[in-house]
Amino acid sequence: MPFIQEPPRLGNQFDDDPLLPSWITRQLGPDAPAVAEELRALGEIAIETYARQLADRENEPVLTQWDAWGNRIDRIDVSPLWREAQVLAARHGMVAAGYEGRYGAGARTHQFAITHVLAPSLDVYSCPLAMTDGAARTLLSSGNQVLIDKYVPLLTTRDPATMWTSGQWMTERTGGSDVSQTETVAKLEGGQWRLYGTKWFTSATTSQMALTLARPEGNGEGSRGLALFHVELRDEQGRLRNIQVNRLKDKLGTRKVPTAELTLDGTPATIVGPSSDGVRQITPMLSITRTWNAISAASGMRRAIALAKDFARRRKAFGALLVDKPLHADTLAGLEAEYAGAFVLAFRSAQLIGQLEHGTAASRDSDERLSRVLIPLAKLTTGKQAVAVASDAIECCGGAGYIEDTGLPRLLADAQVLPIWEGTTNVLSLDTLRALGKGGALEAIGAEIEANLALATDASLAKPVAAARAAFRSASTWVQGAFTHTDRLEAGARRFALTLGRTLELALLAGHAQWCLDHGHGPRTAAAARRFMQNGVDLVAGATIDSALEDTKLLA
Ligand code: MFK
Repeated sequence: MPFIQEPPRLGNQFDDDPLLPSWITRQLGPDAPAVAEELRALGEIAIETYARQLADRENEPVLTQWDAWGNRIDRIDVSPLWREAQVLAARHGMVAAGYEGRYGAGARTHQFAITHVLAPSLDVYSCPLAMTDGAARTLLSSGNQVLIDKYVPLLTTRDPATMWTSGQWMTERTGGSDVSQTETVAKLEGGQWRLYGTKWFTSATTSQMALTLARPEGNGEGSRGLALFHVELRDEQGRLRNIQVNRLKDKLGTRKVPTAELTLDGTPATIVGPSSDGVRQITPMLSITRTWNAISAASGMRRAIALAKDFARRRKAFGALLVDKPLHADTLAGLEAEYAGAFVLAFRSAQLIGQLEHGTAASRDSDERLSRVLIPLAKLTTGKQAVAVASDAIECCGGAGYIEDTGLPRLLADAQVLPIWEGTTNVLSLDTLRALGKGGALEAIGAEIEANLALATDASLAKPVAAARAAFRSASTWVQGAFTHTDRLEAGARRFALTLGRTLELALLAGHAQWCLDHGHGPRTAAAARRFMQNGVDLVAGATIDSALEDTKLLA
């Protein structure tokens, strides 16, 4: 018999997770055992759907623009697993759980724990769910009671037969980052708003509704002149309302997601709030989808590491299992540390959203100041980690990691979207600076870091604690030195933001490691904190601003 390598297998992704059980126990207290049972059951479903994901690998969405008789129909058929994902997502409350009262401020921890376990097996169905969640939160924040009463129950139900999903159409040919250049025009015709323009990247075009930006006729240029609109995509007969689907995008990854280019040609729309300042009105959407992005980064990393580790336990080379080879084990440990950092920062974002939604007026101001800067930091930091970890994890599987029908390359292709959509690393680094410019935000981050480091009293955490304090000092010194020099500040914004993000991760890890030591969850998280520190936290140390600019001139 010739040698045949056993493929990597997926275990229960709740039981196998090194952090999720302790995190929910810490955050949800007496509710944790019931949630753990729920998540363990989802871990079993994730194993089954992972098998179907592999079997369904080549099935992609199909756009049919015309029927046999010449009618324009623009029908998009999604993969069988996507149809099933819609049912699973509704039934298991992947959006709804965030809006249910059962766990109070812990609702978001519950919701994102469900997502963390299940979503990596659902072929990026997380994309429409993220936007659906963001749309529900945006409508609730808008105060538009008619839209709230009509649509929020549809977006947040657990009934698969009636649940709606929502799109978020912001990107146009002018770009996805500088939304102020939006060309879509809104005209008030006979008392009805109608939209005219092209949307260039509308993810999950199969949704029933969307929130979008357009410029009411006569409004000024720039983002202040934009308004926020609600669009119901189809009429009672299921026909698109003056919307043409020009084509589906041919993407590197997320290929199951039916992302399309659309022409809006008099599409009826409802204005959500005032007829200007649409960007400000859609910012609740951004906070929610960026948190989904961070959670998806952490859960994508978990999945990649789970498969790489299982492979290491099955693959023999040079006389031993890979897992017993010191260098391979060291590589896996480094990946686990990155995962641990991403996990605590992503779940801290989720927890903060829950606190904001359920907190008292007294805590809201400080939670808002913190979340305004922590959420972009979480998104940008974890997005980069997800790509790096996916790349290393498939390398851990050697040549098999590069072969499409092992399913492994998709881990990397799907991860690569995470630093791009919902604000690129650079755009979010600049957003971080803008948030800091409003005052109080750097102090809020400093207080968050210090509060976590103060918990970490065990001697085994002394070095990570000192490293996090030093990195935060270094970042503060850098930004205070650069704040009056616009070019220098902007040039270093990514290094600065990643330093803050990684320092936050290290501090949260140290705090959680102490909790684990004190509550019978063992020394593993402390090891993750120490290893994370070794992976590197401070990207601005020793960078003199002037020499960095001079070198950029020589290199760029
Ligand atoms: C698994 C997860 C999957 C998720 C799937 C989603 C798929 C969807 C695909 C996409 O649509 S990707 C494209 C997404 N596009 C973006 O995320 C936009 C990226 N660009 C930015 O974030 C820019 O920073 C921004 C468009 C917001 C800049 O626009 P402006 O017009 O220059 O805004 P400005 O003046 O900075 O901010 C306007 C107001 O909003 C200000 O408030 P005030 O008017 O009161 O001063 C800002 O403070 C506020 N604001 C901006 N960003 C905010 C924010 N408030 C809270 N949080 C934020 N993040």
